[in-house]
Formats: sequence, C-alpha cells, structure tokens
Amino acid sequence: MRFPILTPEEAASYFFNDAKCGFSGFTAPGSPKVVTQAIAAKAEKLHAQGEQFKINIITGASTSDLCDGILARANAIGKRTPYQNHPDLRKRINSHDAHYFDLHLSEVAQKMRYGFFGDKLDLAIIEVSDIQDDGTVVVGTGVGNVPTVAKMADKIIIELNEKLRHALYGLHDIYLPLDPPNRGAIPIYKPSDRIGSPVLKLDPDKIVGVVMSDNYEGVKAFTPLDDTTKQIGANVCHFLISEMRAGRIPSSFLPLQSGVGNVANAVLYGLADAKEIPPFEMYTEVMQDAVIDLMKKGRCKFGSSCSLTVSNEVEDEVITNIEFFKQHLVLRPSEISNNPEVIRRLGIIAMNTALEADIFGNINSTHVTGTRMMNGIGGSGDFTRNAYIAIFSCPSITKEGKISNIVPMVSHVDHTEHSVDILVTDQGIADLRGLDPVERAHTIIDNCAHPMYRELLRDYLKISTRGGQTPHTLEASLAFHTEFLSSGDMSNVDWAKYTK
Ligand code: 0RQ
Repeated sequence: MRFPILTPEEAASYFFNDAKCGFSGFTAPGSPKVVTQAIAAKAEKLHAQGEQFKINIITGASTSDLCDGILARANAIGKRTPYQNHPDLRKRINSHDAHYFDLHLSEVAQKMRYGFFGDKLDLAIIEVSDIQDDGTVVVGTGVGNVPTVAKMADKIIIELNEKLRHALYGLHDIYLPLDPPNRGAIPIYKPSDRIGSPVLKLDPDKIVGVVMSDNYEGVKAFTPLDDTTKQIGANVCHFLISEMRAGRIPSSFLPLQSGVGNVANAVLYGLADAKEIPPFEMYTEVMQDAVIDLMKKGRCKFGSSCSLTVSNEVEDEVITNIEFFKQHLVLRPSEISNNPEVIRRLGIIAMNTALEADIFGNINSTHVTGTRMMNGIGGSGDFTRNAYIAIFSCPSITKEGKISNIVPMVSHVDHTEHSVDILVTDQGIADLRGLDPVERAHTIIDNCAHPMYRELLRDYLKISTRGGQTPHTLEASLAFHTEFLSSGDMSNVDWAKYTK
C-alpha cells in the first residue's frame, strides 16, 4: 500500500484543540472506531495536565460507543452536529459541556459545502472497506456525508476495516450533486436506480495514513417487542391495508421509509405478517434488523438506504451472504437517501416516531419535557415534510401511565400539524387529513389517547373557551408537563387551578 500504516496514537497526534473534524458513517455503521479511542485517551491526558482539548465533529448521524460514547466520556467534544443518540453525549449536551446543533440530515452536506460552518474541515476520519493506491475507496456500511467530508478536509485519516475487506464493492451508489445555481435533477425514479459510482475517489495527497480496524459496528440489539409496540405495528399495518383497499395507495404499493428505535422496529416486524401488503420497496435512511429479515422472506424486494444499522449478528449474516444482499439493497450518501426532491417524486410513505404528540397533531420527537435533548430530529423532517403520507407513532402512555404521550400542547415542536397526516398509538389510528384543529383534537383524543387521559384532554378543550381557531388555555397548555415535573405524574393535573 502506498499510504503509511499508522497506529491509532500516531493518527490521534494530528488532532488539535478546536479542530474541525468530519467523520464518515451514519449511525454506528461506517463511523470511526479506533482513532477515536486514541483521541479520547489524548484528551484525558491533556485535561489531566490542565490543557484544553476538544474537537468539533460533523458526522452523518449518530455513531457508536467507540466514537461519541468514548469522546463524550473524555469531555473531548466541543461542538457536534447532527443526530446523536448516546446516553453519555446526551448528558454532555444537556449540561452544556458539548454544544449541539440539530439539523435535518439531508441538509448537512450541502450546508457544509455552502460554507455555512466554515470554509473547510481540518481533518476527516473515513472508514473504508477497501483502498487503492490512487485514493479510490469502497466506504463502509454507513455512508453519511463522506463525499463532502472528503472534499472539504485538509487531511484524511483512513480506518481500513479488515472485517469488511473485499466484501462491499458494488453495494454503494456515491453521488455528489452540484451546488446552486448548477444543480440539476437527481435522476432517481425508483429506489433501485443507481446514479453514481460504487467507489469514492479521494485525493491521495490528503491521506496522511491508514489505521487498521476489525470491528463490526456494535449496533445495540432491540428491546424485544412488547404488547404495546406490537399493537402499534399492527395498527400501522391495518392503516396501510385500509389505504390500499380504498385505492389511495396503489396495489403495487409505494416505497416505505422507517425511522429509528424500538417502535419503528416493531412496525417493520408487523409488515412481515401483513400479507395483504404486496412485497414492497424501501427508500429510507436506516435499515434495521427487521428489514433484513423482511428481505430474506421476500417481503422487502429492495431497499435504498444510507446505512445498514443492524446488530453485529445480522451484519455477520449480511456479509456472509453479501452477493444476495447486493441484489436487494444500495447505500447512498445522506443528502441523496434523504433528498426532498426524490422523496416527493417517489411518493414515500414515511413512518417516524414521536416522544409526544399534541391533540392538534404537532409532534415532539427530540426534547423531553421541552428542555432535555433526547437524540435529535435526524431524517424524520426530511421524510415527513415531503412524504406521500406522513405517519407518526408512539405509545399512548409511558412510565406506567405517569406520562401521557398525547398532551394538550407539545413542549417542543419538531413536526408541525401541517406535516402530519396520521397519528398511531397502541390505542388506534387518528386520520388527520382534511380535519380542522377541533376535529383533529377529538379524533386524536378518541383514537390515540389512553383511556386514563381521555377525559382530562376533553376537559382541557372544555376549559379553552377564549375562542380562536385552535382552542387553548395558554396558562394550562403545558400543565401536563409541569405536573409531571412537580408530582411525577401527569394524571394529577387539576384544571380547576386554571379556571378560577
Ligand atoms: O426511555 O429508555 O428510559 O425507557 O424515551 O422511548 O418508546 O423506547 O421509543 O426507542 O422508539 O425512540 C422518538 C426517541 C423514540 C426516536 C424516539 C422515553 C421512554 C424511553 C425511548 P427509557 P421508546 P424509541 C430516522 C428518523 C427522532 C429521530 C428520527 C427518535 C425512551 O424515534 O430519536 O425519527 N426519533 N429519525 O420511556 C419522557 C415522553 C416520552 C419519554 C418516550 N413523552 N416523555 N420520556 N420516553 N416518550 C433515523 C435517523 O435519523 C438516523
């Protein structure tokens, strides 16, 4: 190999305080795993000597414990964007040790190129499964913003993943759109269309060295499905079937997008048994374990994604049978997997998860009780705003009923009522299309709220008598949340306090 082999410590020596860094990958797959451990150790050593050392990181999405986790524990992250989901980074963000700005994932690469976050990156770490002497690489199992990161970085450090070596050629479709005013159409007309290259050409002069790695991605296995998540999955499938019967979804079906988390995984498992739904395609950003299962069963014909966000066990199975999976999936950069133009054209059915929804259909996916960052908006906005049908799901109650996921007013808004078509909980389905705010409120309370909260929510509407199109009593609109913060149980709310 033309490039020097570096130890992780040698690679880490290039990183300096306040460096602007771009990392490959999207969720754990494709993100750096080895150099990051050495950077964390370097940070701890420097901090012990009283020196400042934090780096600023742009990724594709969340990473893994070997990246966000270890760097957060070392307090080595200055600024971070976009999506994250690691508990230790979450703590740093909520205590302001790490600054975090949360962006729609489709926009990160272009905003970098437009110079919105500075005119260059100092350093990039890019995981690859193969590299040639001219700098041509086959990237890993998560693409993210890698074409743009490679373009903008002064220096590139490669992590060559032995575990994936010689396996992935042909899995990716790498495409970098031109920036305005020169951008043309992105010519994807079906999820399986390929418009770019299976490889990415890096500037060999920027590559300072290669660090070897041999880890799978370490995606956590999902919590086993429980009755609530199974019921949400069944309700989403029931809705999709009824739309097909009504002719609003063609009998050949439309491509599906599915978000992250336990609820999204349960919805996908529900599709395995929904035999009335024909074998379908996905145009999405993450492929979870459930999709691989659906592919093996012939239920999912083809998947376009940015990442193979599967557990180590499933990743092993994919790599062992990689020729089969290359026929059934393609991995793209996030600005293409999440591209609004393509999502609108293909007629995607978007299925994402809410932390809470309000009775008018506004969605909070990111902030617990309005202040504490959970993960981030991820790609949910890219898909929701451009979908053929935008579906959100969540349980009706959380923490044994001390939290109602249906509230009078969300404590933070990620997706407004204007973008949300369907709300699904374990209780049922609220079809919000064509409804005014009051009609929406009754539909959501009757179909999605848990029975223990329905009367409280109806009473909220009754006390909201000031008029206006959207009935609210502003003093009481966040009373579910303030009650939870004071007594630990939203159901203790007493509207009488607000009507005197
Ligand atoms: O907490 O872990 O302490 O039990 O939140 O809740 O029900 O397990 O939900 O794993 O499906 O995640 C919205 C966070 C849901 C995720 C969110 C508590 C609950 C539990 C998790 P515990 P569940 P899931 C594509 C699209 C935004 C990004 C996105 C997400 C924990 O789906 O991050 O969609 N979405 N991207 O107890 C307080 C409430 C709560 C609550 C749940 N109302 N108040 N706590 N919890 N509701 C992917 C990418 O973009 C990469």
